[in-house]
Amino acid sequence: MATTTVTTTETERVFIPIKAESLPPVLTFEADADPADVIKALKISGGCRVKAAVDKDILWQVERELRPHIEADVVWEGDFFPIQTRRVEGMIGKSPICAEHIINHPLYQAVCKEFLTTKNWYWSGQKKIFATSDPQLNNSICFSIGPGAWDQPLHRDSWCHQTNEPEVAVYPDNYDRDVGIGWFIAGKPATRENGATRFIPGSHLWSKDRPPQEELAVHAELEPGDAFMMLSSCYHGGSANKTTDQERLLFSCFMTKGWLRQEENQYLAIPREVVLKMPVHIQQLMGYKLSQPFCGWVESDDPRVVLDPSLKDDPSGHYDEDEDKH
Ligand SMILES: O=C(O)CCC(=O)C(=O)O
Ligand SMILES: [Fe+2]
Repeated sequence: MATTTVTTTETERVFIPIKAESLPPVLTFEADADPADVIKALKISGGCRVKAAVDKDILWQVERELRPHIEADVVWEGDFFPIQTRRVEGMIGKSPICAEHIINHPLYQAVCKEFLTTKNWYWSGQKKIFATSDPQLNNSICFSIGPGAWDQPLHRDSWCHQTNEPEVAVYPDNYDRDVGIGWFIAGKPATRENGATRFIPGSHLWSKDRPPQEELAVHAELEPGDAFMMLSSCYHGGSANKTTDQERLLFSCFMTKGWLRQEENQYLAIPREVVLKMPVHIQQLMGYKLSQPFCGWVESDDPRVVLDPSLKDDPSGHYDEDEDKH
């Protein structure tokens, strides 16, 4: 990949455009793939496909749970979404089936666990404090793109976390560069004609200052139940729907690091009475969990005490002083 830059002034840079021939390949995996192979592919191209990640009968049930919310959506003001795009935000709280079978998908969660978990240690006086911060949900949104929609501008979802990546030729040997991973499941066929997500392979290696090049974008065409997984630092966007009669239906979410603010405020977006009905592991995935050592506490305790007061003073949510465990 060409990474040469020309500096014009101290603050303004002109980038030599990337050539299409230098873009990395986009791989396709089976749903039971080894997470290590998926991670390798994400580091190289920033995105990959996963075949048949979700059963069709699950998709149908998710669509049934979400359809009234899709119909109720109002037009976005501004040019980030075309008027033909309808969204269901806070999707995890509106479709329990989606929460369990799409967001909590084993391959996606295994990749996120490896990529987005932060392990660290600190001195507390002469004692070492060890801390593990698990990934958490960043947002969950269903996107329905109707006929006539235009291209959404190419953008990076990592922007909400104020990232400022330098340009690199190869992915670093650690996970410090990225803050999020997206998971887009096709509810209906997603094609070049009807608005499949397009993305620029390799753009996760670019500088924050390098603008997107539309001609480099490839469409993540998917059959219903297929998934597209992507680092949030990749340029991407929903695409124009040039058909007259097809809906492009996508169930999407991003996970992020446990110590970052969530893009979609999960504590306010999902009503408490809905959260109370969720299984504990879904509550935790949404952020009702301590990010060790001390991020997100309520009354010095695990935040789940607000959902279940019987947990008060349960030490399991506290930092880990046992060095041998790490
Ligand atoms: O609809 C899509 O394919 C992607 C939407 C998206 O990237 C966004 O809204 O941030
Ligand atoms: Fe996006």
